[in-house]
Amino acid sequence: MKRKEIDGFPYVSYSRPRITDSESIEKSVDFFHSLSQRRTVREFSTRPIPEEVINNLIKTAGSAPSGANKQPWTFCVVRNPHLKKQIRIAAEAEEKLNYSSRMSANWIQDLKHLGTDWEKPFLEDAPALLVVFKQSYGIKNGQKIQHYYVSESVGIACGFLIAAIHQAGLVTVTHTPSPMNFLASILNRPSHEKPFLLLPIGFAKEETYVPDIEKKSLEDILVYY
Ligand code: IYR
Repeated sequence: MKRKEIDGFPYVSYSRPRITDSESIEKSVDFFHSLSQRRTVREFSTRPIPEEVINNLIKTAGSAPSGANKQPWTFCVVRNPHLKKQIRIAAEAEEKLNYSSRMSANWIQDLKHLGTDWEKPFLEDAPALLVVFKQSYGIKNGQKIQHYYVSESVGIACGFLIAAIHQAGLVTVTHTPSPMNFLASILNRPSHEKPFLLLPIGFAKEETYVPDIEKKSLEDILVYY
């Protein structure tokens, strides 16, 4: 690896292995085939997962690009059954209100085919809950550090994370109980961290079913200029 200074800052040489067009096509098809097998799963086995896998998932998420490379995220892993129960109770209390009065009739109708309701047993069944926090600003040596494009950055990291979870043979559901500030209090997070997404991870329950839904076709989502 070659190094040099540009404008007084350190740079390292970078290149990807040279591949042919057909290798590139094959790799892109393989990746599509793998990721298009991902499904949101709401029924989990209680089978534990190795800590090494969890660490690798979070390393993958942490490798995502972010505004000014500030990496404005914290990933909390909850395996303690008491904490999982507390989170379930708080999430279900909010969801009960959501489903019974906060969500519009249209919204409820739009969710019918997914079979969701206020009950969230996956918050206790899944061996680990990944709670992703976005940091509105950072703190280093007691000093505030400005963060940029926080939601975009954390959203991209969560995309990496969801892909990594799938690649590891695990499943997840992107759960956003709303409002979800209870996650910050239960996990005792500092005030500059706001809950962004809750991802239960684990193995799918044996004999589980997912809604028979489809993704939009390429023609419906792609515009070339
Ligand atoms: N947060 C609720 C409701 C919900 C909303 C949407 I938009 C979904 O795609 C799925 C669920 C819940 O988790 O049940």
